[in-house]
Amino acid sequence: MSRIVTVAAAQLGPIARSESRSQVVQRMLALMRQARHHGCDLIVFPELALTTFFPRWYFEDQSDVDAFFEREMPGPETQPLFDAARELGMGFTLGYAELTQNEDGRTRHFNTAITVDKTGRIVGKYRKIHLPGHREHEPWRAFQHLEKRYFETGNLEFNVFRSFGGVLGMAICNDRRWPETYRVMGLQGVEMILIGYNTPVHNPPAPEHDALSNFHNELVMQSGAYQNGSWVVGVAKAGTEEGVPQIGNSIIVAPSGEIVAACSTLGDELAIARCDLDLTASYKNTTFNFAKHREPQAYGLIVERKGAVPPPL
Ligand code: CDT
Repeated sequence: MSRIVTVAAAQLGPIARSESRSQVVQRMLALMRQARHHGCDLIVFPELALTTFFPRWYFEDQSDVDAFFEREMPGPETQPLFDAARELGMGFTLGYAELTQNEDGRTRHFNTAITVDKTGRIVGKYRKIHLPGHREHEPWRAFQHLEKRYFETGNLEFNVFRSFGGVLGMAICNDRRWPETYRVMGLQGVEMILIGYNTPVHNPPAPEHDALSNFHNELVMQSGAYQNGSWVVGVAKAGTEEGVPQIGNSIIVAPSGEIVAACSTLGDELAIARCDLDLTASYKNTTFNFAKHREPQAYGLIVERKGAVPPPL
């Protein structure tokens, strides 16, 4: 039986702070209809897809932060996405800010992604683990990156799930720069990794990286795909959002490491590929046959040590 999943990387252009959830959802529904027209089984939206990328601002009042979070999924504004999935017979992956409440009433904030199948059912959920940026207000920056302040570290690990005829996993933005992200899923047999991102072109602590933003974006996802014999779908929220330019460069990468589809604008755009999940086998069974070739007894430091410790002089 064929295991071809036709996937759309649904890049979104900028979302203004003044734009409502419902307006954004209308943009997403238009992309969903377009993707279905092209025969897609799954459409992947970016990180924090329902609002502007709010960690760029320092808010003193927590209620200003909480305004960007979803308290239920689906909620009244997002229900149309779930209805469309069912009507079109097409799944979707969506990144959003998630606010939950513990039994003791304490609120928790996560940077979350879900995958919904063709029947409109949530089949996968992931909470971002590698939170970049800083915790305190740093006025010297042209803009803030306060993910460490507004979110807590995800508590669902790098889980994978069976859907769309294969084994799928998710990661969010900065996670894509870390080889551990892909390998932990690779060790669970992942065949397609879905990744949304918001990446400013300018990195205030390291402006010398700015010109390499797209190169690094491709480098990490192409190596993650190849080294784990998996498809990788990387999707941007792109363009100049509230004065901050963000990269586009949404791509679909084959298990060979080759880019097979890419967006060419910084606006709402689809990049589509027919992804044969069986193409993962020749990588998983040969060069990256983990059971045969990995040497975990030599990798202890990966989990024992957090920071780099060079030998004494
Ligand atoms: N959203 C997100 O994770 N963005 C980061 C920016 C890093 S600079 C603080 C990224 O890795 O693309």
